[in-house]
Amino acid sequence: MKYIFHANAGHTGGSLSCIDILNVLYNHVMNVSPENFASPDRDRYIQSKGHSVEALYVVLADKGFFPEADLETLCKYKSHYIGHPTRKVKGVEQNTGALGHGLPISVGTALSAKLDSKNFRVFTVLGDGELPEGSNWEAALTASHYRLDNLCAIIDHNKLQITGPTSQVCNTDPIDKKFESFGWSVRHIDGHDYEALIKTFEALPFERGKPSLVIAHTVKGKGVSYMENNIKWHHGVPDEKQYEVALNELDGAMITVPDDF
Ligand SMILES: Cc1ncc(C[n+]2csc(CCOP(=O)(O)OP(=O)(O)O)c2C)c(N)n1
Repeated sequence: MKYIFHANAGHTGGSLSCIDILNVLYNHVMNVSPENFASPDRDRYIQSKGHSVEALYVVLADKGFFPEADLETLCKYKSHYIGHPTRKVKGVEQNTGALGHGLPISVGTALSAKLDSKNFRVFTVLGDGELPEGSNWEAALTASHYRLDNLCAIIDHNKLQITGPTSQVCNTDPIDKKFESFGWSVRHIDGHDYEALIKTFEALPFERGKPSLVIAHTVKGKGVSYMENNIKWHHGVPDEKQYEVALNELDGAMITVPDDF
């Protein structure tokens, strides 16, 4: 929120809906860190809904990929910290932002692990409004054809996209049945429940020989009352008063996680 406010730009709602998922992936699930980022054995994360890059940036900074102060240059002239992920930023695996590319890239990456007999896993987060892109369905078919059980796709199912509710812009329900019919193993989860997220990822692969899909039920704008479930905040910057309210509410919602969690 701080960096979006100072940059005067950002995909606020969608970053707040996926940040809990990213936090859990980077801090409890994936074997990837600044130390092993050059290793071919690291787990891979590809942010398919690239517009929510602010969530990715702060999780990468928190993990030590780059100094958090770098984010003060967000969206400034000549900064690499632009409004969609680019590999010029340490920790970013792939340039994304044109929707519908993250899953196909993840499928190729997971297939390369199988061909090279490597054990790394591939994770990708997609938006529900991104699903109508046809490339996702080619990728979904290919993933099950090659039995890519080292691949986990997570849908940030906040039920909104850029111009309205996902169900009205282009309905993709029932997402679970569609992916199951494509040969995936699917689970539903509350995408803001840390314990449930960790347990779900610990159960990967959900079935041997099948790619896994987590449908994470989330709230767009999570944690800021006037942003929650409000399409207006797909892309938007709070004014000073709204910013203060947002920071207070987010601070108030902060949970202390025990060391052994
Ligand atoms: C190929 C392509 N078409 C259109 C866009 C413009 N666009 C940016 S975000 C967005 C909506 C995406 O909705 P969703 O994936 O549900 O994102 P979320 O609500 O999680 O932020 C669209 C259509 C784009 N980035 N790429």
